Amino acid sequence: NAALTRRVACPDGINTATNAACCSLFAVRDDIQKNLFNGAQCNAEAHEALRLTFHDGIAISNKAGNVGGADGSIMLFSEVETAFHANIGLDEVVAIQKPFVARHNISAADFIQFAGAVAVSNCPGAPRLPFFLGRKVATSPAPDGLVPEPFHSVIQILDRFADAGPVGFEDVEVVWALSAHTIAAANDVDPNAAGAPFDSTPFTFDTQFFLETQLRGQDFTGKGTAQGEVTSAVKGVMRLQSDHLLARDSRTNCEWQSFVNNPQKLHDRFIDAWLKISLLGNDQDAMIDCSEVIPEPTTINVQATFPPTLSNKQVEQACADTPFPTLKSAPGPATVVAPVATNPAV
Ligand code: HEB
Ligand code: CA
Repeated sequence: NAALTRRVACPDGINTATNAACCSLFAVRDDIQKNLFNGAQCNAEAHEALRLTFHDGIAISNKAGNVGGADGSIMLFSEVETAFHANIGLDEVVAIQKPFVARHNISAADFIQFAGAVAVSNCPGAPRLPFFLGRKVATSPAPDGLVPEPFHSVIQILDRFADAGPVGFEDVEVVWALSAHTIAAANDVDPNAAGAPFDSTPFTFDTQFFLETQLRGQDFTGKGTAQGEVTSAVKGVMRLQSDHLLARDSRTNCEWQSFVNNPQKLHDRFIDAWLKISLLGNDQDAMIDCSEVIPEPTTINVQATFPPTLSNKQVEQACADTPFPTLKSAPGPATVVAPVATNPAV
């Protein structure tokens, strides 16, 4: 019963919290919303903040004794880890985020996951992600080779996720986690197409990503020579080979399709998958639930639609059990999706 939960007054004189340890997060939140996400936007910096949660968290291996995970190593040992091929581009994100950690009383490990949860809340349609405080802090950099690449095979990717932590991830959980690519773009896969988004709505947390990756590819966005890129159905959108293959592989295709036009499932399963990533290498029971500090995202009510000129005819049906949902097509002529602009220097 929420009404009976004792709340403490925070020293800032404004906020209250269920646990006093959460009080310091309000100032961190307000600072990053203003100065990192340019006024609580779902912008490139917010997208990158989410990507960083994954690249810090996934760097843990059961085979290697479960050292690391969401421990801040990507920031604390950034000279080492941002030089890894899979972490390309994250050197800039880490450099932008470091001063925020320096001016608040928060560890790099907690900051990375907290910033990611706040970032997602800026995207209309997103679920409100939970945040737990109190991660173990890295004492060494993660080894290279633990972050999946877009040119990896499905089996390589599923094996890597299964090996992440003592419990690991099931095949379907990999699909759940990839909901993140609904608010995402690539800057370095093909430098000729910097900012090319993974679906036509990179500022909205919707199911378009799962729909659009199931369509027959037509054109490369950029030069078409990048490792890990395949043709996409919509001009301006970049499709990663890994997303393309996961949408079609018999181990993952039905789960992939099940997200199309199902925002409730998108919310529920992304919360599960992301929380697990954000806690890798840590013991949730020993941490403090500060989810109340994460803003409530704006809700949207949109139907998934085929992009203009496309329809069920372009679906490359992969799931053998269930037909693809019948959906409307957006009206008008084919459009070119604009790149996601990188932030002006903050
Ligand atoms: Fe991700 C992005 C890959 C998973 C989140 N990705 C990205 C990219 C790539 C990737 C390549 C681009 C980069 C540049 O910039 O160029 N991923 C990937 C892979 C995988 C993944 C291979 C496995 C399958 N992701 C993931 C997850 C997550 C993510 C799980 C979370 C959760 N990503 C992300 C984001 C992004 C990306 C958010 C975007 C960023 C920007 O926009 O900038
Ligand atoms: Ca989207």
